[in-house]
Amino acid sequence: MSTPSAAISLPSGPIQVRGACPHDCPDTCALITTVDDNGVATRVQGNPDHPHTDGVLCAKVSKYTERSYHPERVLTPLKRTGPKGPGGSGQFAPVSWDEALDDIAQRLQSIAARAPEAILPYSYAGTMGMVQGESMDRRFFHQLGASLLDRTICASAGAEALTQTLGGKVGMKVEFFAESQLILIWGSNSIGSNLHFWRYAQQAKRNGARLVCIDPRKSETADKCHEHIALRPGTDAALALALMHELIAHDWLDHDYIARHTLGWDPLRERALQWPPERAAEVCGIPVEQIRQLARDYGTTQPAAIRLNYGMQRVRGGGNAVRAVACLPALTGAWRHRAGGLLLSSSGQFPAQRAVLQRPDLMPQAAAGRVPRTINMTTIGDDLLREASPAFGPKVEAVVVYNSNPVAVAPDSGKVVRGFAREDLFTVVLEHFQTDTADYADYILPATTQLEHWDVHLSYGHTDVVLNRPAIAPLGEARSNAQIFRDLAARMGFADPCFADTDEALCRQAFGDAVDYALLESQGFATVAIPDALFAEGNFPSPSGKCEFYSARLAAQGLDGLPDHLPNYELQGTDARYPLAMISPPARNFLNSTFVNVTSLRNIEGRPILEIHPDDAEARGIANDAVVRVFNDRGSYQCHATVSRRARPGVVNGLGIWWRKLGLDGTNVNEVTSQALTDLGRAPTFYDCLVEVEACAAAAAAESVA
Ligand SMILES: Nc1nc2c(c(=O)[nH]1)N[C@H]1C(S)=C(S)[C@@H](COP(=O)(O)OP(=O)(O)OC[C@H]3O[C@@H](n4cnc5c(=O)[nH]c(N)nc54)[C@H](O)[C@@H]3O)O[C@H]1N2
Ligand SMILES: Nc1nc2c(c(=O)[nH]1)N[C@H]1C(S)=C(S)[C@@H](COP(=O)(O)OP(=O)(O)OC[C@H]3O[C@@H](n4cnc5c(=O)[nH]c(N)nc54)[C@H](O)[C@@H]3O)O[C@H]1N2
Ligand code: SF4
Ligand SMILES: [Mo]
Repeated sequence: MSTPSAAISLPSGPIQVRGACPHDCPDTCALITTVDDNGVATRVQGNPDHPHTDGVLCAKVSKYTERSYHPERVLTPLKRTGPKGPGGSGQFAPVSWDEALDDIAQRLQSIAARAPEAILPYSYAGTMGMVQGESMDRRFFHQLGASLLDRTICASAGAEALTQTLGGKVGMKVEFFAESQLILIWGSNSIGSNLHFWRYAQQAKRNGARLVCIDPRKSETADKCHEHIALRPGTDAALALALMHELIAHDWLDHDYIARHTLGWDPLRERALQWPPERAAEVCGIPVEQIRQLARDYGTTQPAAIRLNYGMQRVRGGGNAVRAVACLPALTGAWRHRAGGLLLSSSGQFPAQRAVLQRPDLMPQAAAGRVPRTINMTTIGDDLLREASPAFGPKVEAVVVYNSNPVAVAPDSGKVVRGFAREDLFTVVLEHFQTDTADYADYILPATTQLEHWDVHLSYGHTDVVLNRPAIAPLGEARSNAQIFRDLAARMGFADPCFADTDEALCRQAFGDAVDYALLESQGFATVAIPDALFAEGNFPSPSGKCEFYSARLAAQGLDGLPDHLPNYELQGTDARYPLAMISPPARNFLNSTFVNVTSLRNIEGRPILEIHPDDAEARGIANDAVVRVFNDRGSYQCHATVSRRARPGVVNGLGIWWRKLGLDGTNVNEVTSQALTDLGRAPTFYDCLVEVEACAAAAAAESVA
């Protein structure tokens, strides 16, 4: 891979290469990497010319060179030599690419000859890149006829809810939050997970806007807002319905907007009138006056904007909650203003050519008019342990994992571990590091990082496409994901010419003519043309063209056509053994399980912690910093208690997502989370989880000796 053509500047000395942050973060920053004369990347910075990035990166990606040049990078293919599971590097031996690829191709081919659906790809958003995340890999598994993966682990409840209400993953342009007068930050710790939105919110605050944070946890973001509404986890729909009740009671409604641009107002009105603030206050565990005040603010301030985020949909009723919140801006006509409305995800606003990139037409089953069976990534724990059956299909015999670390991030990890530990399961993991999942691999294949490969990115938090050029040559023998699948395709004899497309060609295909590729090449990003006030005149991308309070599509599935409050599966007060509700939002200096092995960042986080309110700690004799055991029927894990009012009484916050092997007892928070799915979108319910916590005398004693 040559870098000179990628240079922006300077004939000699360091060069600067434009790129894109690959991480699963709404901000999709534009990067500038400085590369010295020896081809070594010395610095990664934000591109000052990209308005959303504005030259600023988060702490995590400022450390990107530390991560890329980490001494523990996997730099050659590795073959397992010992038993599956954690136990150090002695368990693997380096092998050549030819040996690894020949063996993998042969193993997959022999399974595919019998039962292609016994092969399962498992990937998520370790990189959000369209090339390294959803192009050659998909073509490969489609041609193979492998099982399809339902990629639900993060956002599908909210995405489905938004689609059923507004018609797609569409919303306000993030930059216009700067002009809002009232911003509700709903289920999001923006300072930690959406920093560049937060910068716009700060501008609004300086211009006099009121900021309200709706979150069970007193997050860093809650600290900086004018008001914090610390509701119980999983009660957001009740709050939204009570807000509607007050909007109706005080006639803070935009009747004209409702009449012209919404569907199902009469039944929604009836539903909302069943939710007086007193009822919601009881359910949410917050003062009734706080609800009344929020309704007054929302009903009487324009422009008013809602930054909804995925943190509030990880419970049984998460889909309905997003639907309820997404109805609010149409009631007040907030959408009339470019600085009003709502943003959950902007990813539906890009003209992505997914069929071109992924080629679903290659599936051999397509000829017979069917598709392969689909496995939900959220229930990987159960599904790896399932035997063949007519309902399930063949037992899973091979898993190829890339861009994901399921042993650490998937719920109910006791079962996930047992599944990956199966001796009769053939597991290939494409990775930068020997993660918890890679510990169970038969082969670990070294993947390039964002500094080393081509890619192109859309964003779920803004509306710019960002191009990533390689800044340095691949380290060691690392190959890009797309290259690895291209190499496997060649060995399997896949003949379609699409298997020869280069990574750079795939970048061009991602948006075809719909995005100006020359502009991407010259400035690193290109803005998608979208009206400023998208729904000022209705024009929702829903079947009716309206904001659908009532969804006929949901009703046709036998579901409630209107949004409602669905109490958590694990409802507090229903199981005396497990009195505490646990949520497990991200730690600020990690990105899911990425960066946990980067020492400087891990040192900031310190160690795995559980925030617990002083009253709950005292009742259990738990001192600050004490080692505690968090447990329920699914499992238990150990961490340190942080006795803090960041936790509301009755709710504990287990900040995630630590690598199991870097935790206290080789486990992490997902030992206790469940595989139950949300009401809409088949998504996980990580934050719908009852536990008990106890001081862990044995561990504490062991630590004090050490
Ligand atoms: N630093 C950092 N940034 C990240 C990530 C990371 O791991 N670290 N992860 C990235 C990913 S994959 C995603 S999906 C996004 C997620 O981005 P967001 O959806 O904005 O999620 P978080 O910032 O985790 O904030 C979730 C917040 O929701 C709160 N919460 C939990 N349960 C409830 C509830 O029932 N109701 C309400 N109202 N709030 C609730 C939590 O306490 C937490 O503060 O962030 C991305 N950005
Ligand atoms: N308890 C609890 N669990 C959660 C959550 C929570 O809030 N609480 N959040 C959930 C959410 S929102 C999400 S999105 C999921 C995230 O789960 P995952 O998508 O699995 O995300 P990561 O843990 O960051 O793991 C991504 C892996 O991809 C690798 N990777 C990155 N780039 C590349 C590449 O180019 N090639 C290859 N081959 N590998 C690459 C990284 O090294 C990393 O190990 O976790 C979920 N799990
Ligand atoms: S804020 Fe998000 S997009 Fe920007 S550098 Fe950090 S992780 Fe990447
Ligand atoms: Mo996510």
